[in-house]
Amino acid sequence: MGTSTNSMKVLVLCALVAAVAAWPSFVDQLSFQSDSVGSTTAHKQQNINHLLDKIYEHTKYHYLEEIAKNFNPLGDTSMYNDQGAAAEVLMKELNDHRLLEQHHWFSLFNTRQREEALMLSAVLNQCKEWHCFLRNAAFFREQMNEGEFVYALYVGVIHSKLGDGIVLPPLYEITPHMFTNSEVIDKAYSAKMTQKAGTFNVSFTGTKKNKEQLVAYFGEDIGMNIHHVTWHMDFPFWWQDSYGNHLDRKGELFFWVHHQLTARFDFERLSNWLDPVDELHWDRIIREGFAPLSSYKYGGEFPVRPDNKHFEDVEGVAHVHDMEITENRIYEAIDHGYITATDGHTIDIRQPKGIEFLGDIIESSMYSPNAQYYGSLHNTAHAMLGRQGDPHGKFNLPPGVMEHFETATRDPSFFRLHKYMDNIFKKHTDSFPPYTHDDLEFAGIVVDGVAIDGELITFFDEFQYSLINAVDSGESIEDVEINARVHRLNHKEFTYKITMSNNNDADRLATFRIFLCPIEDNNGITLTLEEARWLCIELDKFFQKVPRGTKTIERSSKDSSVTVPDMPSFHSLKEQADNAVNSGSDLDLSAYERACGIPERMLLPKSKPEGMEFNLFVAVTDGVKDTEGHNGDHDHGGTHAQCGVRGEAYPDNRPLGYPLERRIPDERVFDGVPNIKHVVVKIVHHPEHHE
Ligand SMILES: [Cu+2]
Repeated sequence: MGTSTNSMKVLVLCALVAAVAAWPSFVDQLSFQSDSVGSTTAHKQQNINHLLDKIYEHTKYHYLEEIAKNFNPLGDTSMYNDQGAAAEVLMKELNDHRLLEQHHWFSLFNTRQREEALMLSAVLNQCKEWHCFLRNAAFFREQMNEGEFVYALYVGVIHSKLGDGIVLPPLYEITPHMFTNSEVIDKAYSAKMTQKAGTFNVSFTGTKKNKEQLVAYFGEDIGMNIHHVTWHMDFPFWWQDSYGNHLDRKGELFFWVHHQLTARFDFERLSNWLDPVDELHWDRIIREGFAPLSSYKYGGEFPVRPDNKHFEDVEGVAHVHDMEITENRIYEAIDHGYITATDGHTIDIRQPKGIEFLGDIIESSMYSPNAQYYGSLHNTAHAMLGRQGDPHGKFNLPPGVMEHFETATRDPSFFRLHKYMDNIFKKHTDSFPPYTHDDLEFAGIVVDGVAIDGELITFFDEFQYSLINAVDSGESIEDVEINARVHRLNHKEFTYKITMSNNNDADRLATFRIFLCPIEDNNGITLTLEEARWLCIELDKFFQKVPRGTKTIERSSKDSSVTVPDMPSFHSLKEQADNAVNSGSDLDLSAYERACGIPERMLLPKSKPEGMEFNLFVAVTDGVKDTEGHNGDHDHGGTHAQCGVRGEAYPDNRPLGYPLERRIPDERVFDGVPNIKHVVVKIVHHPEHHE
């Protein structure tokens, strides 16, 4: 009896599977209907997956097609918080045929293109419910430039409450052209044409004749690229508080996240016998050229910049001389200790919040108190560097890699530019008085010992991602599996063991600040703490209760608030969302919701096969003071150190980089504080090891 019921079930199931396979629109219809009844996280995730599938083609999902055909963004304006004002703006541009065509490159640094993308993200942002968000996205997907659409959708999901719980697929699988080179893309096309599945090795740009190639694994790491592009989506320079909320400490985070990228890059250079990056000078040559060997999906090849290029004025962007004037005005503000706002009033920057304003004017973001006067050093410099291959537009070349956050870190000039800006920030922080013993002490707290459980070992892993979205579909040509294979820096998991004494008569909430600092420079000369502090990389920052007496605090490298885990592939996101929708179960991908953060596998610098010694620096500070005014959850989503907490204030009241961000003229001050300790650790690179 049981057997026959089971075989009945199998039969019914088979029939259902056959029906579904033969009639794909049946499935689409289902999701369309279920979308109209409710919007669970699983549905939303599925919708986002569908919207981003093969973005250069018309949607293949029947329900999205139906929406795109029948939906009128201005049909019912009660679905928007602004009664359709944003939708009206975009619809006018659309109806006037002013929007950028499809199959054209897109760059956020292009003012008009950015404005168009922001018009769409504003519409999405004004939606009260998911059905409004989905319908507008489906409608404009078919109408707008693909690059603009993807950008608007990503920032829409990130900044709208409606996007909570959605994991945005890794961009290297949505717009693979921005992450891999032409050679591999060409192979992907021929694999598709010849219907032969394939996995193709992506090599780092350049040759052994180019020393910079030794560290290309850092600037070209797809996870690092995702971190950078996502940070700029989480904290966009175009953000205005009228969009709904204030992005807390955006200007300071701009400094800190790029300072850390610069310091990490120098650690990798140290690991490869290279000198640290030299800063960029407007009046000197740009020493390293760059040949990206990559192409846009539409718009040709990324332009090349030869070695030893003299800076040229760029038509439509800026004169080199203007950049020098901007720089001078910023240095003047630092020397004066104040910024002059548009209306003439002065803003004191020699106070803890000062760096915030400085970050705002250097980037510049819409938070800048006077963009007219202080210009836009960072953004304009990106465009200037991106255009040095064709400064007068003689060859009508598309934007350079420096004009996209996805690709910018590939170009060695990115780090020169950021070293240059980092030195401006340093000049500012150096104008503050050093911390005193009293500033640094955490009464009754002693760090007795710091140790690492496990070995600090780095290696390169092999990783594959799908290139299927790089190639076009055809009615008669089936998709075959096409993957890129990359080598990525990785390390073995390890645990910090911090032995502490709490001599107070109660528990104490403590902030643990862990940094890795170089001991020697590239010439083997020992660095003082004052010389090393600006080169340190942040490994972790966390808040934890320390009980009375002695206790060893253990913390896994995997839990670092600086890092994010590997992102789920687009394929797995689709599979998980489809399964959850079909079975009516919950979908919880919250561990992957934020893509901003150093990839977990890149927490440690590569080091050398014979090993390198570094200082592991641990400062334990008063957690109650540090977190005063913030909520009691001490995890804060787990990625707060360099990316903050979405929709909330930054959880640590101390300056970013504390306590190493100010001058340390006398090391004994640090040595004399019992709640700060550093120990020597050794990192070894295993070149043969793969995992
Ligand atoms: Cu950046």
